[in-house]
Amino acid sequence: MKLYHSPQAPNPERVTNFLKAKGKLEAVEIEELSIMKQEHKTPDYRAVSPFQQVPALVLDDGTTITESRAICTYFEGIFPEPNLMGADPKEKALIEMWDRRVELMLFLQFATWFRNTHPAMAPLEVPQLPEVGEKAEKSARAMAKKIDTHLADNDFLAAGRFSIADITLYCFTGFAGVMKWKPHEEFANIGQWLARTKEKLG
Ligand SMILES: N[C@@H](CCC(=O)N[C@@H](CS)C(=O)NCC(=O)O)C(=O)O
Repeated sequence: MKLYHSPQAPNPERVTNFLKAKGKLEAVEIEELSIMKQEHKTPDYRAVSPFQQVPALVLDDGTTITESRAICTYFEGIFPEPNLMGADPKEKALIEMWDRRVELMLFLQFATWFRNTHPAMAPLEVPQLPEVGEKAEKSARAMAKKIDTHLADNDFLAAGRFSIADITLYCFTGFAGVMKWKPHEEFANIGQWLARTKEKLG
């Protein structure tokens, strides 16, 4: 199987960090594409992924899986240890709840802010709408505060242990730097959580 990856792009990083946490990064062939060079816009890659986004996973039987969380679900199935998506119904629900909160209410809001206001994104986000970006910035900052409050009483985001939800938040903290935002420095509980999470990712 082959994983199409773009280093430093946050969604592909979710998948590679998930594999890293499983100790399985070497088990998958990785092909890198540069988003800035628009290598994901070529006809060859459109044939792999009609949505022209990374990541994409192509299985040996030719099946293509896109959406980073869906790719992680596949890897969770074939590489079950360590469990990162929940071992029982309650854990599964709590981990999915937090993973979706981070993805939809923080990651996506931040991406909307970044894509609509950063000059480097102008070729990819046509047209850029600064007002949309500013509104999304407020939402992202408000969500970071909520997460910080949650982490005051919790070592990890969900189910009392390290999970895919922490990997999603971890990738976000790196991505936030593109807007010179360091939530792990602004918020003490996120900073302490980041140190714990880095230990888990090795
Ligand atoms: N929901 C998708 C989002 C994928 C996505 O937005 N990938 C970005 C990189 S982080 C991308 O390919 N961007 C290319 C573009 O916008 O043209 C997922 O979770 O995989």
